Amino acid sequence: MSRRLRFIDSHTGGEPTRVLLDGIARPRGAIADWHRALLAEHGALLAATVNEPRGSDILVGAVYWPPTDAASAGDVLFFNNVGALGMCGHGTIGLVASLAHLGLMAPGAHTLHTPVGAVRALLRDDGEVVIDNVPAYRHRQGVALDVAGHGRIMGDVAWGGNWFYIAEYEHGSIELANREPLTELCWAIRAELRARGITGRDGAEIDHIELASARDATPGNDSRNFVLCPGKAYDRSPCGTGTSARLACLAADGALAPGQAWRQQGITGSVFEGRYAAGGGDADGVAWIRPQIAGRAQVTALGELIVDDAELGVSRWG
Ligand code: PYC
Repeated sequence: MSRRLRFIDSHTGGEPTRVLLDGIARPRGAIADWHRALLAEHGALLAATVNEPRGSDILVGAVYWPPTDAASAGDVLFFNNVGALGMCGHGTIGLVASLAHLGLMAPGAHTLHTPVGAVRALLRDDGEVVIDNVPAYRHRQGVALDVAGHGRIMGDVAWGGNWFYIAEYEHGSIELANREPLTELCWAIRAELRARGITGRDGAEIDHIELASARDATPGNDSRNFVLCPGKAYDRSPCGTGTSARLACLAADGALAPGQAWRQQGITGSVFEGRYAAGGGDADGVAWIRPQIAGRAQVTALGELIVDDAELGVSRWG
């Protein structure tokens, strides 16, 4: 027995997204719980769609289910080479470009539902996609880490749809040629966070590490980043959720005004334009913002994956 899943691939500023268009039944219950259900029931199948030999460590997957009511553009769950993602900014831009390519989405504003909240996506006539992401906030400021071989690193813990530790990088330069030492540093930071029990809200693991430097951005951009994702692949785009978390920190520091543009460059040189709308405070006194991320994606492939059931006994998560 084999399964067939239609897919469409795209890349957003160099970071790939594979959208699965069918072959996986919509889970029941509240969308916030869908990841658990989906990974338990179809984890091996999802892993087989993004990991080798059909994909690679850098591929982000998205299961898309069409809308069930007129107010929605559908439901989406993002995942990568090692498991679930909360939201995914580059992936949402890729999803919108993919649906437009298939004639399933017209220019205009659309609401997509994810396990961590609703996201509004505006598809412009020229193909640009502007996302109003889930609320973002800084959880902890100035967390000092002594990272073996690297000395003291200072950073903030922030939520932008995933959990991030964000540090201003002063020990070297953020450029593609340094991707290996940058990866090792981020991996060591993540291990130190784990070892010290430093988490996001409610004990959530901080599984994305972001290094930032204004000095290394090319002219016209505000900052350049290097983002290491949970499966140890680095984001080729400037990372939509990472940029959202960064905007929350800038807002908390009073370093960026509501509506002011922030041009975030990623390690490969691609750029997202971010801005935010002032948010509010929640019942726990956490001040949040509403981040907006603009970017473009290109469709790269359309096809059908074939997965033999016999392969599903083999775990392909990281
Ligand atoms: O763009 O939010 C993003 C993202 C998360 C992981 C990879 N890309």
